[in-house]
Amino acid sequence: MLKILHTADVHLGIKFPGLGNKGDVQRRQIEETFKKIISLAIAEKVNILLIAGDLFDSNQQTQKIIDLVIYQFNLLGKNNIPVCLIPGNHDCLDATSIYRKINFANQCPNLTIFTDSKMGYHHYPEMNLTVYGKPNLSEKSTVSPLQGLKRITDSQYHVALAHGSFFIPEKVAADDHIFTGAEIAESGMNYIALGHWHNAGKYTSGTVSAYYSGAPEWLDFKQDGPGKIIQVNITDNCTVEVQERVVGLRHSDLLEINMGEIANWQDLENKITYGADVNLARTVNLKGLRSDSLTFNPDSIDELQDSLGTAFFNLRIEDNSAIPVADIAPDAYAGKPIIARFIELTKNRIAEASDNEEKKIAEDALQYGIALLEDRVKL
Ligand SMILES: [Mn+2]
Repeated sequence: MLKILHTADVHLGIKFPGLGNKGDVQRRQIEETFKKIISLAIAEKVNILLIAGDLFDSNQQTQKIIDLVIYQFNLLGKNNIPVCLIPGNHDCLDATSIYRKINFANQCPNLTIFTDSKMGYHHYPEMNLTVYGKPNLSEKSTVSPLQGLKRITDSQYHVALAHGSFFIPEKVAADDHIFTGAEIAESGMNYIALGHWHNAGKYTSGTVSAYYSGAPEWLDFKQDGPGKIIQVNITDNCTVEVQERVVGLRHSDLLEINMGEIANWQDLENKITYGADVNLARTVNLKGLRSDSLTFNPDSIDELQDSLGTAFFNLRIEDNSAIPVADIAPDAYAGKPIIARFIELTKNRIAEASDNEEKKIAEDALQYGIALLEDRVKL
């Protein structure tokens, strides 16, 4: 049986300009999580570690990070664990590439970096394994990272690395290193280790298993839970068993609060801090129409963010709510004919309502519609 650990999108050296002093904390956490992956590979006695692009956030890195990578890869080397990696789009193999500036292979004999612009391969006879890959040559490209992928050797196991976007019509940009399900299905691989998307996901096509590992540590607000890596076991008869393993410390969530359901400040604070966690980066979106007893301005939002933020790794509160207009007379909107007409029509609906429920809905629609038309509230 062959045991593989698959990661991608580590983004070592990433900066978080929106996180203030927490940006440095999270950048260091990414280094810790990278070390954790190496420890896990050693503890699990895997046969090989695959890194499917974007190990580095950019081609400019400090010596500290370069030394960290070399040291960690050497730890794997001491345990007879080889590493294969491809340059992704953030650390692409362009003229200024970190993989041209630093001779990693020289300092890490167990490391293979795929640097040929055509599909390359590395054969490991002792494992009966061939690994295939090619680098991303630029940040954007219309060339498929799977182009030219087919079995070259007669080894038992065939595994590939690719960094790009799985083709979903109208969802992915044409120059985002796109590949298709058909390319996966026709590749002849047992497993394809995918990188570029920061959420883990299964993109198996035909008989070929293909997975995004996602980023191992928290990088952005679009990630769905703590970062993972993938452990892949390929059995002697080439059955592929896949297990996601959480290695990330931090995560983020989005909380939407309908201000129409909030009675007072305490109520609001309780909602915002529900499930608070020092490793959680939470975005709170205040929506709808709020009671006029809940007056606030940008300063009160900042104060709320500061006072409640200590319970989180990071807290962002976005106010998209509005106070209802107390006196709604169409005359007040004489200069705004669309709003005046909306008020007139909706007031008719209120007058013609057949029961209290219908009346209440029409009254809410009047308040909410005016707030929307005045751009005081967002959908
Ligand atoms: Mn990428």
